[in-house]
Amino acid sequence: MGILRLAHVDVRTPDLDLSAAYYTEVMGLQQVQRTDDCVYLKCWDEEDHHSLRMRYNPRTGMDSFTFRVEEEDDLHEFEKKVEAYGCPTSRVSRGGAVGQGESIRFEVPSGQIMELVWDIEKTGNMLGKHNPSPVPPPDLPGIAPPRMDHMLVNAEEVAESAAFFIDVLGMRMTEQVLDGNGHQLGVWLAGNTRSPHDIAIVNGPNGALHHWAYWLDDWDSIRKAADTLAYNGVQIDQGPTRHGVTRGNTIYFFDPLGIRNEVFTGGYWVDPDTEILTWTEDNFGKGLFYYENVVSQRFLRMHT
Ligand code: M3P
Ligand code: FE
Repeated sequence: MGILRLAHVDVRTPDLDLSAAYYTEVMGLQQVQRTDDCVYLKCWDEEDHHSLRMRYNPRTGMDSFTFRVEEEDDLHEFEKKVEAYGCPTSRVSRGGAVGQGESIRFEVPSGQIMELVWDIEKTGNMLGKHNPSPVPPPDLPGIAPPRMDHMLVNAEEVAESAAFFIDVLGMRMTEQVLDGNGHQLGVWLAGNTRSPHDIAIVNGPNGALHHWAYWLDDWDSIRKAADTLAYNGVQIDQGPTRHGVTRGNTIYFFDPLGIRNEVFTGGYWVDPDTEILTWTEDNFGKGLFYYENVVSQRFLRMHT
């Protein structure tokens, strides 16, 4: 039983055409489906129906985020555990959402709507399953990341929110930032052994989305992504640089409606017996941006 991976992020945009143009032409995602008010997008190496849903709405923001669970029966088990913790859950039945079957939804302690699903429509990646090419077509536009990697949400009470993800959802803490009184300012949580985080929680307003991140294979791809962003006039928030926390290489930037995106590579393997890494607040600058050693107020205070 467990959390397998981040499946999709569902956000609102007041300009569906502009957002779709940016995510296809600059980010380089594949548009897989378009309905009256929604665009569904995915990366070239993703097997699931989509990893991003953009829905027309006058107010930019996050509708929900969805994690896939390991086993079919996990949905029912998590439903019981989340209810027992005191968060009411609801079921979205098959047919209620594009690209997936039954799911459960609930509000996490920091106010975001989270969804768990097992039954996801597998539409396959761009490479196919028979004699696949190891690389996608060379003419993909934009940054063209192979997959979505992680996300970060804000919480007024980081420790309370982290406890929910650890005790109820069974995720493992890999790193934390503590203030002078030993209170958690940020936590990095993994549901698997592939990487130091599938989700992170950092102090900030309840309900807010800080960013989601796309995986790139190496530092050279990060460099090329910076060129693509600068060429297209995209506002870069931070980077290219390195995180102290997670050790990842990174760039943060804003989509046309002000939602923060990240491209990320590096990190490390997390085995079940890996010990938690702790950062103290006086080293938070290096934890965030190892070379610059700055606690950027724009970075910490701007959210969706
Ligand atoms: C990351 C990451 C904040 C830290 C962000 C870190 C918002 O995005 O991928 O490790 O304080
Ligand atoms: Fe990140």
